[in-house]
Amino acid sequence: MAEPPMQPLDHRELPLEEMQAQAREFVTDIRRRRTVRHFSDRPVPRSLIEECLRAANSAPSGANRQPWHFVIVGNAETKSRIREAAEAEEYELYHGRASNEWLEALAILGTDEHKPFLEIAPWLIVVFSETWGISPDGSKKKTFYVQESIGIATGFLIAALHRAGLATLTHTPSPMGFLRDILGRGENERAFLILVTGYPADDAEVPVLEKKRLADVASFIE
Ligand code: IYR
Repeated sequence: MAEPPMQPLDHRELPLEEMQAQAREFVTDIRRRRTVRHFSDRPVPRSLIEECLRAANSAPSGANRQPWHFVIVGNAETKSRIREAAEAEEYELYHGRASNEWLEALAILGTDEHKPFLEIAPWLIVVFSETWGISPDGSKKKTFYVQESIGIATGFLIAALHRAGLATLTHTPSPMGFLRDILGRGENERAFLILVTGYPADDAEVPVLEKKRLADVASFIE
């Protein structure tokens, strides 16, 4: 096989003290990020969302195939259709489909089948994964590590939106097949989640949640 073209790495080396400070700053900022369910209808410029999508699109992915597509819904009528379909599925979930164990686990969040934020928030970023890609000539193109890739890209997106000063909700109405139909996506795509995005409501509240301690989630072998 021929050698692929290579280029020098654009690495920014920092003094160790600065590395610690940068890491600390990032941790302080990202720990403030919370999933929000009370949004303001205050508009958010499309250009800000586009900038954050550039961060998502830079994520590593299997064989760099970038098996993702983002549909950014700001249109009121489309948002209403999504809300209606999501609430119908969620009603079934909360009234029978979810096990008691699941409902008990959800109790700390105070959620139910009502999803007004799907109409109130200015943007719904619907993240689709590509089970297979499509080349410019229309032929199928294999994708790799799709779940991993889409998860990483969505993580980048959430971090970028937070850093930009926006609130997000990782919403996964269950099941999500209706999103492909409403948004007219191809059969090679599956909805991964809706990232509800906007300013939080002035009186937004979030549940009191605790994170596990580092020692419980990380073990060093030195
Ligand atoms: N999709 C439902 C239920 C739900 C499930 C989990 I796991 C959550 O962390 C939160 C909600 C809903 O959005 O209400």
